Amino acid sequence: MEIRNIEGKLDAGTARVGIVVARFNSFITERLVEGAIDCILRHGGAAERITVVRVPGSWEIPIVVQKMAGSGAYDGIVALGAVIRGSTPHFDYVAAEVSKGVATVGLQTGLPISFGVLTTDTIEQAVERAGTKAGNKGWDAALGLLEMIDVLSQIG
Ligand code: INI
Repeated sequence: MEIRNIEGKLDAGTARVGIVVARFNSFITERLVEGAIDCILRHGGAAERITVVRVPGSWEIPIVVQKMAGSGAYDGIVALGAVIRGSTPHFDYVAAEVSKGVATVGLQTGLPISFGVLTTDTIEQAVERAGTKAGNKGWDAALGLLEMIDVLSQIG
């Protein structure tokens, strides 16, 4: 008897991908969008099947992800933002809500949603993850999404 192994292919194919990105810290988040789009295109995706929605800050990401997920128009969604710790507790509220909100929508809808929201202590750490020495977390989030779209479709 053969074991059935399921593993996602990294092929964007005809996938319709939504990208929700926060404008707050846009000098970082626009690099994440570029990375995510580059990843999808390099894996065979088509520009006309990518939709980018910009929202004011990371706090606003979950409600848009929820609406897009419920629309039936997307096979997966990438959430992108940069929450950088300041001298106020604002960071903790925004970081907690965006992570919880995005995870909740994924579980409630069954749609693959990847989390490319940076939560860093410093601007330098965010820069490192937005296309410099620690890579581009937007690219990574898009790659994870492509894998999960295929994994979930194989499970049926
Ligand atoms: N939004 C972010 O995306 N990153 C942050 O670092 C941030 N900080 O630190 O304040 C932030 N705040 C704005 C927030 O997301 C909302 O847009 C705002 O509170 C209005 O609802």
